[in-house]
Amino acid sequence: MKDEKRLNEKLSVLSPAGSRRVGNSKEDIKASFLENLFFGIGRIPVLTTPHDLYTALAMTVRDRIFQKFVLTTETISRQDARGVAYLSAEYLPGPHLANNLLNLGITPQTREAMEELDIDLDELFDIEEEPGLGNGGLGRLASCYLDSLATLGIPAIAYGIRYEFGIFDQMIKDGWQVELTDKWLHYGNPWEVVRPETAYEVKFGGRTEYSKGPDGKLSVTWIPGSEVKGTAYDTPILGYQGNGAVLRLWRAEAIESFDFAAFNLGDYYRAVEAKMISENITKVLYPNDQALGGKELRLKQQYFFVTCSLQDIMHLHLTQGRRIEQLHEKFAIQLNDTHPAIAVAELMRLLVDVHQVEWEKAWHVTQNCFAYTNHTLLPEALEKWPVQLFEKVLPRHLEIIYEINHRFLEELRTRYACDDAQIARMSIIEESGGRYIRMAHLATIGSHKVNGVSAMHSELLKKEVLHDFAVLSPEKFCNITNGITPRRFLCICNPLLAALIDKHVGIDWPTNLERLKKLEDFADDTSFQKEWMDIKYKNKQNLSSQILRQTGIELDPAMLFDIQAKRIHEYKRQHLKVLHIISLYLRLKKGELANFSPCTFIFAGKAAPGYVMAKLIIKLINCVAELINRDAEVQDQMKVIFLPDFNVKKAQSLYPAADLSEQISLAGMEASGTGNMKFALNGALTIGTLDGANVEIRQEVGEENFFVFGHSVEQAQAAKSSGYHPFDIYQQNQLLKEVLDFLISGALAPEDTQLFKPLYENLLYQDPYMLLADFQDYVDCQERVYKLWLDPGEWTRKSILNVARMGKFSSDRSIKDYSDMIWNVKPINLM
Ligand code: B1N
Repeated sequence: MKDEKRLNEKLSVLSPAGSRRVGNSKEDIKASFLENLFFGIGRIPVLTTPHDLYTALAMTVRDRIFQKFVLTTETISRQDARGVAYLSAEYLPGPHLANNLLNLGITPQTREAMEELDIDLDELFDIEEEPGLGNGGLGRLASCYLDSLATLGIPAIAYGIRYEFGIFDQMIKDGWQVELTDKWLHYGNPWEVVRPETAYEVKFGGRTEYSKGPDGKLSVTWIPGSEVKGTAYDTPILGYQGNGAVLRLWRAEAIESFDFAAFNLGDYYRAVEAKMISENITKVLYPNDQALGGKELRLKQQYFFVTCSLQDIMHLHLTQGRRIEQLHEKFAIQLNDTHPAIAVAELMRLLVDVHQVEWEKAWHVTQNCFAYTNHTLLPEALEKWPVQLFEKVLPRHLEIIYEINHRFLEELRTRYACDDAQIARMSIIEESGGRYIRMAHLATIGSHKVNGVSAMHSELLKKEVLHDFAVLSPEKFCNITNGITPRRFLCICNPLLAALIDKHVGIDWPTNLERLKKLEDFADDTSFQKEWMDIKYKNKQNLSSQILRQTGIELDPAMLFDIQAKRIHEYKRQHLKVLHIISLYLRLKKGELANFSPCTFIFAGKAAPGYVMAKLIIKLINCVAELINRDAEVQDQMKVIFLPDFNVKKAQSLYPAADLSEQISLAGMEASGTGNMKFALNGALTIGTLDGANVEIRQEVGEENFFVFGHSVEQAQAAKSSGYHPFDIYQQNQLLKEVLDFLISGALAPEDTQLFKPLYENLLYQDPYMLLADFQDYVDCQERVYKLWLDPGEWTRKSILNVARMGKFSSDRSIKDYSDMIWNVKPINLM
């Protein structure tokens, strides 16, 4: 590679633009599919498996993505554009194939090409294993944002961890959740490219040493106890009809040379053991949604991906010929919750210790690079690391954090005249009963902007968790309400509805979601309503046949489909829904239910493996389902389904089939929710509390088109502080009393009447999520739902209006907000 210029010229002759290899006609696609099948994976026809066909098509699509991708990368580097680095410990991209076909605009001709080969494209879609590299909303949000960054043409790299085992697969056995290991990489991953030369060293443990240089300056050396290497695995993410972004995930590997000492002594096994230990770091995703203890490996994961990402950002910056002190001028770095918050200390270390930048200058760069998104107020989810553990894993970072904290507290004293109580509240170090590092404080102090994820959550953030910070620097705080990509969550998951919308509002709504407003014109049009209802019916048929295949239970698509799909958690109150179902059942049996509409209740969601109460709720749902589905008397009235193994793929068939979306968390607990948006965008009406983004959805779609119930945040807080006594409610409400007593009557679990006692007692004597307080209002609100269901025209009109008014919740809008209010970035000019 002596003459780089000549090499470049030669390579550009091979430039893929215009090559038949990436042509988009049916013939081109067929030809390159067959080429990939034979030359790419070397299969002869008789030995070809369905998975081979999937892989060959994935490779065919990948070629076309790379063509666009190379173009975007070239443009970004030519225009020297300011870009975004998104740091997130979790991503949930969902299946890639259908999404990439849509974004390339080649779904129809690919379908035809496959048909000519007697291959059903939908069957190939079904083969794909999705990357489950996240727990739920937070990871899916990161993927929606990457989709929008790419679609809007904003230079972006999303950094994360390439977990070998993603979120566990859920099976239901005897009504209980059973966890199986995820196997997403089992058959290979055609969407990623490994970049062995993009790798960085990562140190852990050991100690620090101070020495004076010849100039008299003190410098620090970190002598690590162990070292691993992070290697980049890139997945190109194509935007709708255009640009690309990249998902760069780090995998931990052994540094070949590190345990050479052992190897040279003939201790081959010790050398191999070191390799295995290194690779453990990226082995598995922690399945806990919002409650993690002081797990050392989790801290190592966080630091591992953060340092690889920051070293990579600095490398990209420096190879463009820029000075390290200008880093913040070229990169906006977003911290997706506190999981990557160690980045604040790490960037300081890299600037001060490695690049010899002065502390004040380094702090300026750091604060101007970072912005922090908070996703939860739940106290158990606010990350704090025991100082002892932290010191063991990251001794140099502890020193740096002490220095950041020292300077910060000094400023509080001198500049803001804060008293000791306030200083203790704001310190990065928590001193009450053991010493902890509060990661939210580190992230807040090290960032120039902090945002919540819905209007209500952002207000509560300023009022509660970060109150002192918001008082001192109100300008730092802002709200950016979450959004979802309409490409995956309407175009792909609901093609019939998407086609109807195309016909009536034009085809540019996927990138201008406010255009859906035009649907308002058709809300009263009975023939349009009829088409709308037919589509919903077909989507329900489609879901029913999937459920029949998976559970053996037959559903009637004419019934109202009432769905709650999300992580199982007490604050989300799946058990409130269960109490309601039991109340309906008991009343039906007594012949007391007059205006009921036949209903199918569907639940889906995983419980954290160690969350005993959540797992008991799953068992409860399955016991109730068992009882009701077997009771001939109520067969035509109700069905209860627990759909196992909720993931992005399954979600895509649930949203379009829902009539009613359940968003029933205790007000003040759900930071935003995004499932609420996905259901509404697919024409479900929402029954929900005034929590998270529900508040804004209701505002947008109109109060008369949204079923609201339950205590508001203020009411709930007032009720709690004046002494909340669930037992009194239990005694005063006859229906509620019957329902709760039914839980321990033995009717649900004849072999173990005590099974649900923990749930029963928790509700009667503690009820931290105030189910009992909201029960009657919920029951009454559902009656209004059933009444409306009896008027299909009116129901459909509201459904149309819901979809028409969801424009605000496109993740494109969220990303534009981030770009304007936080990142100061603009789309590139693709010429
Ligand atoms: O983030 C979503 C919100 O829509 C949800 O309301 C919120 O609950 C969710 C630790 C979390 N907050 N915190 C987490 C995830 C994994 C983990 O290990 C915490 N997830 C949320 C998107 O803003």
